[in-house]
Amino acid sequence: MLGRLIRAPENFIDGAGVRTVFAEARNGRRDFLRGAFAAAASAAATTAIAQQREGDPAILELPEHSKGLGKPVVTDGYGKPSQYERNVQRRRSPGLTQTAQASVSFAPLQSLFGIVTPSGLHFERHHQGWWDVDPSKHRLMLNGLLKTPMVFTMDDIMRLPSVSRFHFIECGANTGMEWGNVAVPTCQYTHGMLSCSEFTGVPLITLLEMAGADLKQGRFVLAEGADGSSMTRTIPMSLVKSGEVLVAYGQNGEMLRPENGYPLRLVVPGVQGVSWVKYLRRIELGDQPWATKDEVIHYVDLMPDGTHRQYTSIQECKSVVTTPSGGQVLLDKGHYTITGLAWSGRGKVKRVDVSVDGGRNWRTARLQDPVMSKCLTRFSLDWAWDGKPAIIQSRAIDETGYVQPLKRQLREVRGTRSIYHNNAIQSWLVQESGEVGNVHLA
Ligand SMILES: Nc1nc2c(c(=O)[nH]1)N[C@H]1C(S)=C(S)[C@@H](COP(=O)(O)O)O[C@H]1N2
Ligand SMILES: [Mo]
Repeated sequence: MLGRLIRAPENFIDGAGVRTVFAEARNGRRDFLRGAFAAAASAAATTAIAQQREGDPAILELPEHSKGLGKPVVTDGYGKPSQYERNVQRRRSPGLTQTAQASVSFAPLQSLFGIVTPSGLHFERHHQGWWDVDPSKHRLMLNGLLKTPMVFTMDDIMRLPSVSRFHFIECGANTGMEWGNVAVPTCQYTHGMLSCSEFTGVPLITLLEMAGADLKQGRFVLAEGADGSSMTRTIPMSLVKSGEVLVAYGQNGEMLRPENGYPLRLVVPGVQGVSWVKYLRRIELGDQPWATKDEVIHYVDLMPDGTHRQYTSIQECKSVVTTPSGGQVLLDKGHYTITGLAWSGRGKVKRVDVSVDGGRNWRTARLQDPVMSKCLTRFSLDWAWDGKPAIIQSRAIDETGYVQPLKRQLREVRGTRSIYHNNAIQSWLVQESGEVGNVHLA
């Protein structure tokens, strides 16, 4: 028998009536199936059997949409998701204090398939709010160790040879709340400062070469954004010379969304999100790191000895099970597909292991093609749930041989006062009631 699962656990945050459902579920009451979730739960085991005997009305009765005229083609604006999917949204974390503009919205990882994040669900991180910048007025300036400082219009940039590549972007603060033993409820909030898109743009090295860059002396570039935060980050030329760093205008086949840096952002594969400067307006070539405000106070790691580690920019190998995950409910025993995402800032994911007993035993998961470098990889594993408590974990290994650490192993090196760069193994507890929650194993 197939196990059933309530998808869209994010409902509990603000869906009408669903908050109650979650509260009841947490108290271990099963009668929530008859409450606000009646529609979703009509597929539940109890009613499903009765329906089979009498004939399921959902297949026997001809619905309206099979009898009448449908709606005309959608020509009035941009296409939208089904009304039934409206709970699949970016959300602000209930556990984070935020001002209106210096804020984060998290991607609903638990509701997504495959590896691409739909642009309207891409996480957001703004240090000073977002803008819908007029592309005809936007400029990119190149200065520093160059023969000819240059200013590009968007038209100039879009005439140049471009590439399109799939990459993940993860904020260095993703999973940050978990350092402090705060078990935030869903994978949207534990891991949702993560997204993956097909980006289109011009390799930065092309622009630098056009400007006659001094590639011997020039060892670092400074990237600067045009929003009020004047986001400035140092990026080593080794990454730029590899051709991977893009001056990008495209995201999933269309122009970037304003929230994600329209009309121009830097794409720095494998590197933490903060270096992916949005509203990119200036690139300076220099011979040493700049140690700007954004590199000194933010995204540094407070180590156990009280010192700060700076420029730990590569997002190390990491993974998370997105189903079953915190806030979801397994409605009966039987088969489930455990599935999740794995990624590494150092290349391709080589293997993902999954445990259902809190790490005592591991099985190797299937990796879904394509497996690309510095890109999300989807993994899955078949599981027959016996109805007993289970602790579900995933552990990713990348092509360098690096193994995703346990929380304990990470803390041994990094202490407990960090915020950034937490790539530890995540644990989800499935209770006998079927409710899934976030647990921290000692
Ligand atoms: N200009 C500018 N670039 C920026 C930021 C910003 O506030 N301003 N935020 C950075 C941070 S911290 C992250 S994690 C990513 C988030 O990108 P997204 O909003 O497209 O998800 O953008 C980075 N680039
Ligand atoms: Mo970030």
